Amino acid sequence: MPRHQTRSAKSAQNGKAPSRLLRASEAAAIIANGQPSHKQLLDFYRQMLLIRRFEERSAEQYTKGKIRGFLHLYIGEEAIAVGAMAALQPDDYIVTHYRDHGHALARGVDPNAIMAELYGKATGTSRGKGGSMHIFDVAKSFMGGWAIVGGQLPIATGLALAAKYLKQPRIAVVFFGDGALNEGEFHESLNLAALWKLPVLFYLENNLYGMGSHIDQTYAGGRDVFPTAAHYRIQAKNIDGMNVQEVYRQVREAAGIVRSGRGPFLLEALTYRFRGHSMADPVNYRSQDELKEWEKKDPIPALKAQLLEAKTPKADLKRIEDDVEAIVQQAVDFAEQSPDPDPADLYRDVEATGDR
Ligand SMILES: Cc1ncc(C[n+]2csc(CCOP(=O)(O)OP(=O)(O)O)c2C)c(N)n1
Ligand SMILES: [Mg+2]
Repeated sequence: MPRHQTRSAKSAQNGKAPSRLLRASEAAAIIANGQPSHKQLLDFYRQMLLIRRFEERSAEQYTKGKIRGFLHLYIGEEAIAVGAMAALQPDDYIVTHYRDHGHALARGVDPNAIMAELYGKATGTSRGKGGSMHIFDVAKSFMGGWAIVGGQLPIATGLALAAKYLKQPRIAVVFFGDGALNEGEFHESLNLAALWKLPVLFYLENNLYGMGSHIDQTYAGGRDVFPTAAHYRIQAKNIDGMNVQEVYRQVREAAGIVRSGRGPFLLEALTYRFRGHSMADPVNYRSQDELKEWEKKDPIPALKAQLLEAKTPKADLKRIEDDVEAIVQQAVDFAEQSPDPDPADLYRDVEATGDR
């Protein structure tokens, strides 16, 4: 049972108009007490599969030397981003860490531009200058992709302050790992967000490891992290990060509370990364048995089984799977055919000149 009980998202919406009109299907899904519709479940399946296949292909291209630098895969954690993005509004700020392809894809950032960014091409989301850890898309309110552990927390807190100051209905949602708990920015951000009642949803992806260190070795507060928020009088809850429907319901409710002006919220999603910390990690610090236990909770086959049980025609799922393969292939082709950045652009976009 969560330590801090939350009120329903409906009352928390506080009569505020959403920042865009809902489509009929979306409205119907919301009326159904936060339960995603069948159509939404199919979309969750498509998006989680897209992240999985996109990253498997990225890993392949990395091994071939097509992608260089760092590459941190989100494989295993897809439900966290997909369920969350479906529960948020297009204007809400999203801020995340270096393991960011999944969040970007779930937010609807163009897969071609993401793959091109991984390749370091001029057509990438950051014109090839950021790479895997710095996906950015202002049009989608996707504010990066940050490599300093914990560094994204004050950025999101600042964006939430700006939204409140400008009386905008948007909230900031910040994804961070368990490694960030031990950084000062985590405590600074929670403290100011609570004091100033800022509209920020702190969204912890607790995958039990920070690089090769298990949380038991690095965090003195115990396995359950979310009660830490009580110190700052912030409402908090832990959820199953391997269940996309649970994620959707809980983020929807937490985001509703934050949007209503009652201050920040902390959600802790329990999860596991199936691959190493990065492509350079031989993963010799955890057992195969532990991995196998978590793989049984893989959110993608779990949702597929559920959809089949709900009598979804196999052909519908096959169509989604084929579409996903085609999108990934198209992204690779686009990146391969894109030009390298022009050396003349080396000093472009490195300084805020205020003239654009
Ligand atoms: C301030 C800082 N310290 C150390 C690092 C090196 N580093 C990169 S990722 C990482 C682990 C972070 O783990 P976690 O926050 O749990 O995220 P996960 O990789 O598990 O998604 C570390 C220590 C860094 N990037 N920034
Ligand atoms: Mg971690």
